[in-house]
Amino acid sequence: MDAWYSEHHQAHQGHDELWGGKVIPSFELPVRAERVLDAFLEANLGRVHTPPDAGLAPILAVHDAGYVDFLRGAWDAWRELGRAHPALPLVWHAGLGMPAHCPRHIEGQLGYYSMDAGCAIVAGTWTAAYWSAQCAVAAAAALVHGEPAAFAICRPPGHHAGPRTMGGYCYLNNAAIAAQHLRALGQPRVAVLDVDYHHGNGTQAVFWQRDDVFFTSLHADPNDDYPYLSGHADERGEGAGFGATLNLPLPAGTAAPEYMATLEQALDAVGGFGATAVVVSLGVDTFERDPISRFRLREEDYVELGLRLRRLPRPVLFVFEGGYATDEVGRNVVAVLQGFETAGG
Ligand code: Q9C
Ligand code: ZN
Repeated sequence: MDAWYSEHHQAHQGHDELWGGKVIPSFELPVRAERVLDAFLEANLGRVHTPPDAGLAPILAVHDAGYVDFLRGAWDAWRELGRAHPALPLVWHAGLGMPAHCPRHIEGQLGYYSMDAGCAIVAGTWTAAYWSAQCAVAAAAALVHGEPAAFAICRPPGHHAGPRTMGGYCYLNNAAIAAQHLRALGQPRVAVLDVDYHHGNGTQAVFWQRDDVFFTSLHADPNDDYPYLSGHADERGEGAGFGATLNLPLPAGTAAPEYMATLEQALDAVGGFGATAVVVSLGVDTFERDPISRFRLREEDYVELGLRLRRLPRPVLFVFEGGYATDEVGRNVVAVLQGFETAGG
């Protein structure tokens, strides 16, 4: 399979996050995508393309225009206050029980459009997020042109970003944008399978009321881990979308045997839905030595994961999400792709 990668992600760096009560440099580093690119090339899995510019339309099919305008202009507005350090929000909706107006002040807007303090904005954030989404859009288009599989090396990641919220290192929801783009290009039924360690709350929110895009996710039990406020098994969608969301939370310490058994449930559900194309939100922060997570998958388990994903209906688009063990992230991602590409079975 071929991959799509843009160097623009490098401009998104030097961003902080709120961690255990302290503001620290983010775990979400440029080297992550570089390691994935290196491993993909080394494994000789396919060619790497720079995405063409498909413009804002595929992004605006998922995200509110006001939110996108905010992201584009946030750094300049922050700079106008004389601030040179990364921008972080100060307030959140937090269920005040009333609708909120979008405030004029950039500090207020940061809160209005955030779910947490995991998404600092720096000078290159918009450019990086825009081209990350373009990687997903271009890879989705390749599937429609007949490729059985494709890989979008997206950075920053996307699955925590909702229609009008950033969070958890995510600004634009690359997987949701790809899934919606597949719909726009004529795929009638699209499934998103999210194997990142964290619940893909943003993707769930985008498709919550829809029956044409199925969302299923394996992730850490939100009682015990980020994003805390979503990802329970009783969240199943709403209205026409009821039943088109399937959450499979797992306890801290989960290792391959329980993980793979649960994955089979997700694969059964995707098959039962009758998906004509699948987007895999591929986070490898389920790794045993991931610095921010508590599952126990090992490198060989990622090959096994890829082998099992051969049961998915094709075409399949892999979208890079989390994975913070910078020495192993490339190998682990590529192990999934290699397992998937293994012939036979
Ligand atoms: N102790 C992605 O993997 N911090 N985002 C969690 C838990 C935020 C992860 C802290 C993690 C966001 C795309
Ligand atoms: Zn994650």
